[in-house]
Amino acid sequence: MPPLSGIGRRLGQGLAKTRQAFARLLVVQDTDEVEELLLAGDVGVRASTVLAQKVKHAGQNRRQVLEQEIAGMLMPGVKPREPSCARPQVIMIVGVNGSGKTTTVGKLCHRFSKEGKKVVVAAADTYRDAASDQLGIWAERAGVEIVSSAKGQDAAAVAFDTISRAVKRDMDLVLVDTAGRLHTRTDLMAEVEKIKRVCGRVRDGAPDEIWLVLDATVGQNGLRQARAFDERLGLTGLIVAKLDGTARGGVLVPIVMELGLPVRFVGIGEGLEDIEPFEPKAFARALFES
Ligand SMILES: Nc1nc2c(ncn2[C@@H]2O[C@H](COP(=O)(O)OP(=O)(O)O)[C@@H](O)[C@H]2O)c(=O)[nH]1
Ligand SMILES: [Mg+2]
Repeated sequence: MPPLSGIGRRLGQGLAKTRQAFARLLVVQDTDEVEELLLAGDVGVRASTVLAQKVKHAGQNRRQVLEQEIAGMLMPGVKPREPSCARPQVIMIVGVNGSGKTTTVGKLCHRFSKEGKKVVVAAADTYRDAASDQLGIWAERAGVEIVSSAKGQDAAAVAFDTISRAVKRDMDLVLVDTAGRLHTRTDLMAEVEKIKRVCGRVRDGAPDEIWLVLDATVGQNGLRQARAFDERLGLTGLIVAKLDGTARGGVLVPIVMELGLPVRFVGIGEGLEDIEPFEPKAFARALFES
């Protein structure tokens, strides 16, 4: 097989810790041990049982079988939405505190702007001091516009102003960064619903996408969060951040299997370019090969 290059290399580097842990999967003899290693990699009970059985009968082709089976498990049941042709496209980014939302928004600004899109970002986290400044630094690095905010300002109004500006200036894309919130706090969940509703007042059908950022280092605990956010908001996709910081990169398997939501991107570092579109085959391969 040719070596991974370009895009693949970055993903390969990001998954180094996981790959190190998964390397033992290719050598251990005992099926129970295979299952334990998979569980330790956060692959989840359901998938670990299936994979351990496949390994048992795989003989010399163990790696190939694992890659293929895992890639199959990573294929989402639900396809990403076809992008609508409405302008501007509006993408809201949600999640709990510290999951990596603002960093992800920064990376996405860079990525979409490099694709030639005119991007403006809304600093709709109005809870934390300096949240708007943090996003401002990313916007500057990515060379995109920002509508900033002050602490305590109405987050929905910030989103409203940003989309209005994008409409007036015929821009392609609005990214809305939001405050971190626990899925169990009904008041905060009501606020994010309001942001969603208000987006639709500026442009019918907006937001086009609502993506939840999950922290890979939290592992399967993120599943419950994701379900709660999905129930309240109707998520259209997931982004799994901080995969570089964990040996439990197998967590993508239960995330895809249990949630039935498409993973759109994975975050693999703190730099502007440390984000990759999620592609099941490339991901499964990078679990075993750099
Ligand atoms: N290693 C690593 N760190 C990340 C990644 N994404 C975010 N972080 C870090 O996680 C912390 C919280 O990120 P932030 O974007 O502020 O989270 P937010 O509260 O959800 O907006 C920061 O220290 C980021 O640098 C990633 O993909 N890899
Ligand atoms: Mg933030």
